[in-house]
Amino acid sequence: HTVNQLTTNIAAQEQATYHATSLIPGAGTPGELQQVFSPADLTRCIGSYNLTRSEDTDLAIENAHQAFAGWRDTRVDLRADCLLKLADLLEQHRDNLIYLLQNEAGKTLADCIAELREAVDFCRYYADQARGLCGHGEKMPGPTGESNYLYHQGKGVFVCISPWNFPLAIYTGQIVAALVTGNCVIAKPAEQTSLIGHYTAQLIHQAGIPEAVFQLVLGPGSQTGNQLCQSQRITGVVFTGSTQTAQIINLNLANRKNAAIATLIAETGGQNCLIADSSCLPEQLVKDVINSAFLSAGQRCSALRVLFIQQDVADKVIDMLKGAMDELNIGDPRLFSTDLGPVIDAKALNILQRHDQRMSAEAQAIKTLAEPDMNGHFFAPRAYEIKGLEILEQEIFGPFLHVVRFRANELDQVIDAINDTGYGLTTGIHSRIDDTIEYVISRIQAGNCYINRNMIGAVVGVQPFGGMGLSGTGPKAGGPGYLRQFMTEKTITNNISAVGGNADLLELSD
Ligand code: UN1
Repeated sequence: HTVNQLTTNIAAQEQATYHATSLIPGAGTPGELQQVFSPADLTRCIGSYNLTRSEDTDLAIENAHQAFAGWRDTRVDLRADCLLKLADLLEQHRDNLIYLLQNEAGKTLADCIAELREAVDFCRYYADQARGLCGHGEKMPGPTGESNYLYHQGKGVFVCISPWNFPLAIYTGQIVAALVTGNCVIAKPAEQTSLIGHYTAQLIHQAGIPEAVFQLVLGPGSQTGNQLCQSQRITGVVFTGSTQTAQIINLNLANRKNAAIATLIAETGGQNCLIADSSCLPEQLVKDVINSAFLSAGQRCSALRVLFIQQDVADKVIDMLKGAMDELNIGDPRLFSTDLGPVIDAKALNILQRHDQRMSAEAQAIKTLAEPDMNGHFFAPRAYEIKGLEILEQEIFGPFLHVVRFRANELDQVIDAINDTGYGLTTGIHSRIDDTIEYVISRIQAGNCYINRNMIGAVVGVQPFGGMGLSGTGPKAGGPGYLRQFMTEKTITNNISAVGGNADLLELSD
């Protein structure tokens, strides 16, 4: 590999290439070679990776199965230390990671830094939590004469299927949560971000995680995913991506013969709305709307898709929005001045272009920025006014804002319409009226509610992130309940009043 040649210096970047393969002890010759091009510049090949052959995916499952008991019984302190080491390694290798995030995922520098920070936070947060949860029992209240302890231990083999939009943070967060709680992991990063997945995987091994305990497969996408999720040896799947794919995973897991019911931890799509009433502060609203809808090229599941604005202030806010959109720079993600880069690939671009055609025929255009003159998958920010949510058939994953006007007496209809989408990821409310805020927040179905601020960038351990309804299973990543899902629970009841009974038996256990 040419890891050491990678650099954040743009001139030198033009020369650098990176090669990735699956990481499976005992694997045979690598599968078909795929080239990787920068989404911001389709003429620039930044590296390549080998697909994983299906017999090697089977081998990965077998390796993980064999390695499980040893890893489960490894002291939690040692597992948690690996996560702390990984956090340090991620920080030490930040130049290369940022290089890959910019060139393979098309992320801006600000997004890269935030993502690196989040990956590091996941490592430290879960390491700390695991020490408090694993390896020793939780004493339960009980009658005198017996002692009761609840123990947590790893469940088995987890498959971690992560998205291209957070190829470092979500990828790392899923993996380290499963590992630190005593599970073996087979990671399948989104194919669009195989290089970042591979680079980070090497750091995970450098941090001390054994090769059979953590393995990497690199697609082909749905074929490898299906193969993994159809295996009886898989105990659970952690997935972030579309609601549709989560349903396929769920079916695959459910259809396995003679297999225990699997754990599925899914964080999926949203149709995220923000309600702003006439008491909102327009300057702040516009700033928060711009950030939530357009930064990261709208490619966050938390991103704002629909602004509901009260009629009385709508014209003014829409005018200000147009002006603020003009300030956005879309272009080369490697330049400091760029606010948003390209979308991830031709397929994503095509879906956005088709939605744009529909909107230009059926909705009222507010503003469309110009696309940069670059040979990449660029889709410039745009906003349309629509009558209601019915016109939006699916989540629109890009820098695309929809605006709906409502009257003061229509707040209930707005809330019902949002809840009727079935999604429940993020929501926003901009208002200076406490009663309105409380009313909206208590009725809206949403996992993350933001009051008078933007709707993206949830911080690990501070704003646990995840949805309800069609948006995911919960408990939330970066929150107090997340790690428990990765562990099986064992209740141990000891009759300490029996002849030879020992009250210290479990107290002493680590
Ligand atoms: C995603 O986009 O898949 O709060 C979820 C945020 C991020 C969203 C991650 N944690 O913006």
